[in-house]
Amino acid sequence: MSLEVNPLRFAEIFRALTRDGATAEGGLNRPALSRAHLDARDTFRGLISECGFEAHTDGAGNLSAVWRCAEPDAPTLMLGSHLDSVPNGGRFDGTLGVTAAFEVARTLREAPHPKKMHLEVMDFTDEEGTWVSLMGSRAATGRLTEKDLAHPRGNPEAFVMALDRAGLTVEGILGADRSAEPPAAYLELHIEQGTRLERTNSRIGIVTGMVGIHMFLIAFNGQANHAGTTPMLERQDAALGASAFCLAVRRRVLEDFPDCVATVGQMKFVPGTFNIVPDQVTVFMELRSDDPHRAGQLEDALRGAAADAADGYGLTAEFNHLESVTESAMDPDICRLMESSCTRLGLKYSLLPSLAGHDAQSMARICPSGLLFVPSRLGYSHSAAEYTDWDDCVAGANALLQTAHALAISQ
Ligand code: HGY
Ligand code: MN
Ligand code: MN
Repeated sequence: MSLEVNPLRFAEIFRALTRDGATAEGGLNRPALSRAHLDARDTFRGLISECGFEAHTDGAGNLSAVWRCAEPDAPTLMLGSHLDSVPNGGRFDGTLGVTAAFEVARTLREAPHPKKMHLEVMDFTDEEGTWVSLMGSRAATGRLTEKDLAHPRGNPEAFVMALDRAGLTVEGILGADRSAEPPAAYLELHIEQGTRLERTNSRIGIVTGMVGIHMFLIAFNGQANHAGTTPMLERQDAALGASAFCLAVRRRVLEDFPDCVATVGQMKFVPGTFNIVPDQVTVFMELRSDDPHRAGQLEDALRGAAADAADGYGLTAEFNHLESVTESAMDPDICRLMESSCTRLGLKYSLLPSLAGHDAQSMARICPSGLLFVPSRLGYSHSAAEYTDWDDCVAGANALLQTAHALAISQ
């Protein structure tokens, strides 16, 4: 009988790791470096020592469980994901991956065959970009710059407070680069966060590559004025430019860039109250494509749309690039290992690109990396409605185990 994870133990660890930051709606609210996120890390750290692993934390706060095989200078197989969530997110995004990686490492450690690799189970900091997208894994792969950390998505003051709370420093984060001694390979299990597996009746998704994600701040500048006494046609209302731009984003993508997606996730109004015509509205927009050339073309098109929206309402617009996560390919040999794992387990699988960003995207810069998906019910994610059948979670963990076994166990 081939090696299998222990479903009860797996469920027990998942319950333990989804308590901190649990919401009444059944989701998780633990943005990176929040108290709830740090509590979840404390819980994981406790489980690491309880289960006989070494706990390691680097300058970026990345927390890992390490088990060393008999060969002191053996390479390391890293498996992981992230414990941080989006605000009011779901229980499975990230936490399922860390839990599955932990269960796989425990099962491999118990397997009778000699291991030829050390095992490292990783929880990366701020995968969700509460502060900086994929912050922990980009720090670990030497792809984070001082500039990235100088312009955190929240505001710099809140970022400094969050670093203090977590006992981190900018220098420490930038020093977490381990690209000089990379793992031999990196594997991740994650929920799909879409409906493609459901639609094809696949139990497992084998990810071939991830899209690039490009984030921008577009400030529309008008003139603050009295909401009562300023005639409607004499206003320079920044909200109108921002709103026209928002609709133009959708129109341009649908009409000219159906292979891309673009999202306005936030708008900040200044001064931001009832009785003042807004002086400035900053639009937080991101666009995604697996082709950097198309992403560049869409950016140019949206720069034009912003200028047109501003002109239409007597405003000015500043279109600033905030940060980008570059698209990346998963390792073809690891994808083939994953295919044979699924075949051996009798799991129907499909090969597909990921439209979401993942830590595997960073790790692919320094070592062969692979990412497995399990289905998301009705595709919901980044909300309490996020759900994956536990049987699918166990099937995903077993596919992860078989792949890790093929890499780490002497044949
Ligand atoms: O935004 C994403 O694609 C990922 O969930 N962080
Ligand atoms: Mn995730
Ligand atoms: Mn996410």
